[in-house]
Amino acid sequence: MTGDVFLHSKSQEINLFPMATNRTFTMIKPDATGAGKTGKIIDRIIGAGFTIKAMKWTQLSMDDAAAFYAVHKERPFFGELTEYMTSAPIVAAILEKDNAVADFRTLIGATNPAEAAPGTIRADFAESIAANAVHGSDSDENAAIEGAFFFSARELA
Ligand code: RTP
Ligand code: MG
Repeated sequence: MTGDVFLHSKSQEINLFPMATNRTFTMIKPDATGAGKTGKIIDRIIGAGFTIKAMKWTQLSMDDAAAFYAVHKERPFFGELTEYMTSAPIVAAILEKDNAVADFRTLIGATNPAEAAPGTIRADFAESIAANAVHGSDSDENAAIEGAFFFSARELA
């Protein structure tokens, strides 16, 4: 999972990646896996109409976390973010649904759980802005890049 320092792309002009645009990528983060919330969060995701196309329980190395969040490397919270994301296992998954990226961002709610709408996953399961239970891709292109970071081409088929 190590390697590409510039994992994310802000380019919306072309999509060089094979993953369908009705897919998104998620991680259930260390605060949630460590507190036994994984099953409840997966239930919410399935209940909202997403189909799980691939899923794995794994733990990020510091190199993995630094590559995955390279887009944030100049931000003041980067050290805290990478420490936290490597602190316990995560669950990575590819999800499928019409309008997957936007609908999943709606399902998880705002980055800061104090600002997340009632009934969203972050409102109900997150502990703080740093330990906010789940990740959701922010574009079709980044969903494809992030999915390919964790899953082989065969697993993504
Ligand atoms: P994510 O990528 O995890 O789905 O979260 P997001 O789009 O809602 O937020 P983003 O701006 O991409 O930030 C990535 C993660 O960095 C942590 N963060 N901490 N301490 C802070 O001020 C702060 N700000 C962001 C959060 O865990 C956020 O999910
Ligand atoms: Mg983000």
